[in-house]
Parts: sequence; C-alpha cells; structure tokens
Amino acid sequence: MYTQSFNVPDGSGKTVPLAPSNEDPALQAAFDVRIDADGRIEPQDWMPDAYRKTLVRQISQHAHSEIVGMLPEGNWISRAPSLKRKAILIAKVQDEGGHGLYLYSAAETLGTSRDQMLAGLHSGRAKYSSIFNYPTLTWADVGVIGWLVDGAAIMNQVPLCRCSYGPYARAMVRVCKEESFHQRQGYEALLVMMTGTEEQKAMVQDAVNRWWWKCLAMFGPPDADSPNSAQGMRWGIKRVSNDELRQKFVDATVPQAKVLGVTLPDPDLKWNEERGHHDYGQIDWNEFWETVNGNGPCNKERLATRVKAHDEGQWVRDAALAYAAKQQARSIKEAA
Ligand code: BYC
Repeated sequence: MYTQSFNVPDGSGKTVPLAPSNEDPALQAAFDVRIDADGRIEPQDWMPDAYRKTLVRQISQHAHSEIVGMLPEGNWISRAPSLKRKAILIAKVQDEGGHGLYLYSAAETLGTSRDQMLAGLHSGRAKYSSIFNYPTLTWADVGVIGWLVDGAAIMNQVPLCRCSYGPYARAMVRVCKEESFHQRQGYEALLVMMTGTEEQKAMVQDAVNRWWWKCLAMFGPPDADSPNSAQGMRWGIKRVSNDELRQKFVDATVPQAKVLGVTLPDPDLKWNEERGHHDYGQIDWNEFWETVNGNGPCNKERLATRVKAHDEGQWVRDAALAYAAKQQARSIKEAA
C-alpha cells in the first residue's frame, strides 16, 4: 500500500482497518463527552463512522486543493520577472505540494489510502477548491493569488488549527505559518508593481477585478445553503461558519486594498456602522456551482495536467517501492 510511511505492498488490501464502526452507545457517549469538553480525537480512538467520513471528505478535498493549487502559479515559474521572484515562487509552489502531503497523511490516519484519494481526484469524483479553476493571465495574478487567495485560505484555515481531530489540527499549524508567508509575498509583489508604470498599476487592478468575487465564493455557500456546516461545527471540525469567515475576510481586506491603492470591484461595498462590518454585494452562486461541478474555465485543463503528472511520475513510485522492498529483504536476511 502507498501510505505516509511508504510501506511495501503487504497483500493486506487497500485500506487500513477501520475502528469499530458499530454505534456502541457507551463509545458514542464517551466520544460526545470528549467533543463537548473541546477535547481532541486521535486516530486510535473510537469515532462514529459519519465523523470519520466527514473528515476524510474535508481533509482529502483540502489536500487536493493544495495540489491542484500548484498549477495556476506553477505556470508562471518560467516567466517570473526576476530571479528573486522566481526563487520565491518556486518556494511557494513547493510549500503547497508539502501542504498536500501533510494533509493526505492526516487523512490516511482515518483508514483511507492515498491511492484511493488520488483515484477520486483523478476521476473527477472528488472536489477541490473552486478558486483553482480560473486562469492566471498576467504576472499580477500571481501577486493577487498570494494576497487574496492565500489570505482567504488563512482566514479559513486558522480555526482549523483547533479542529477536534488531532492529526488535521496539527498539520494546519505549519500550513498556516507557511500560508502567512505566501500572503505577504503576494502583497509585497503587488506593492512593488503599484510603484511602477501606469500599465503595471492597471495590470494589478485588472487582476483584483477578476479574482475578488471568486475569493469571496471560496468560503463556500451561504450558511443557510451549507449542508455540512451544522454537523461539522457540532463536531468541532469547523469552528467558524462560511459566512462569518467571509465577513472577516472582507473586513480585513478593505484596508489592505486602500494601502495598496486598488479598488475592490463591488459598488455595494461599504462600512455599516450599525453592524460594525462592511456590507458587500451579491456573489454569483450559479457561477460558483458551475465551477464546483466541473464546468469552470479551467477545470478540464487542471485535471488533465494533474493526471498527466501523476502518470509520468509512475516510474518514481515504482523505483521507491523497489528500493524499499530491497531494503526490507536485506534487513530480514541480516536479522536471520
Ligand atoms: N470549492 O456544506 P459546505 C490553498 C463544497 S487551498 C469547491 O459549506 P463544508 C492554496 C463542499 O465541499 C485551500 N467546493 O461544505 C493552495 C460541499 O460539497 P461535498 C483550500 C466547495 O465542507 C494553493 C458543498 O460545497 N481550503 O490554501 O462544510 C495556492 C457544500 O458546502 C467550496 C480548504 O479546503 C469551494 N470553494 O465547507 C494558494 C479548507 N466550498 O463535499 C492557496 C478546508 C464548498 O458535500 N475545507 N464546497 O460534496 C473547508 O474548510 C470546508 O470544506 C469548506 C466547505 C469551507 C471549503
């Protein structure tokens, strides 16, 4: 099986055995007490099947997002405007790959193999973030992805550091630290462009116009239309709702846009004294669902690129498994 410990195939089947799945009332009660006390659930602990399934769904989707998220920015590595920007971008894209790996490892602790998760992604059955199905047309898009996409991701992910499932929560601590660097490098790249020519400034504004609404949609459907939120929050997987996070993101981003010198493309965006928050306009949820369901501008291209990369990496996995088998055979021989 191809797992986080990169085991040699042992003929034991595709999945790690599940914890007992019968909804034993005593086990269920102990689980509930731990959740209510804001405690952590660890891989060896009993958990209800539905909790396990929800975590596998969310963590694997998150992992897929990190991996597919490498593609729109990866397209600019060979076109970065300077050696410094190229080095930063390579490091960032590499970090996203690392995030995907921590997250696949966290999901594997729930009894689903990486092969199973990748099969879901490559067949188009599994979801990944809508945001990565839009094109990166100019260098300013790379800065805006750092500032807004990573900014939205941090807003969503910081509360996940307190997720009730231990391996996910722990993975998120490092992910969030790295995402903060990503956000700042994007913002800094844009600040530099905004001191440049009129053409460069216009490029930044155009990128902001194209990404703003997509970033607001990233947080997921409104709370009233979010089928998984209530249960996810009851289990302490999600800590803050989709709408609350979206609002926090808008409130945090407005002053940053001012410093940068760009306008956010929403005529309804204004401070509401009474609420103590910014009001904002209507998100196009039809467009969001079209994209989530495979019909966004780049869905097909992203998936095809991912499948091709996976297929072309087969020899690396074969070589690593052959090496591990050799090592294992040697250590058995030496121990005999
Ligand atoms: N895109 O009931 P809901 C990054 C789906 S990458 C696609 O609210 P839930 C980065 C949702 O899955 C960061 N699908 O669901 C990388 C559900 O469908 P299923 C990505 C979406 O789970 C590279 C249905 O809509 N971050 O940082 O309670 C470069 C109903 O939604 C989206 C994460 O993945 C979407 N935007 O809440 C730069 C964070 N939104 O599964 C940056 C972890 C919703 O029932 N995930 N859907 O078929 C989460 O926090 C939650 O899963 C969500 C959705 C907030 C996304």
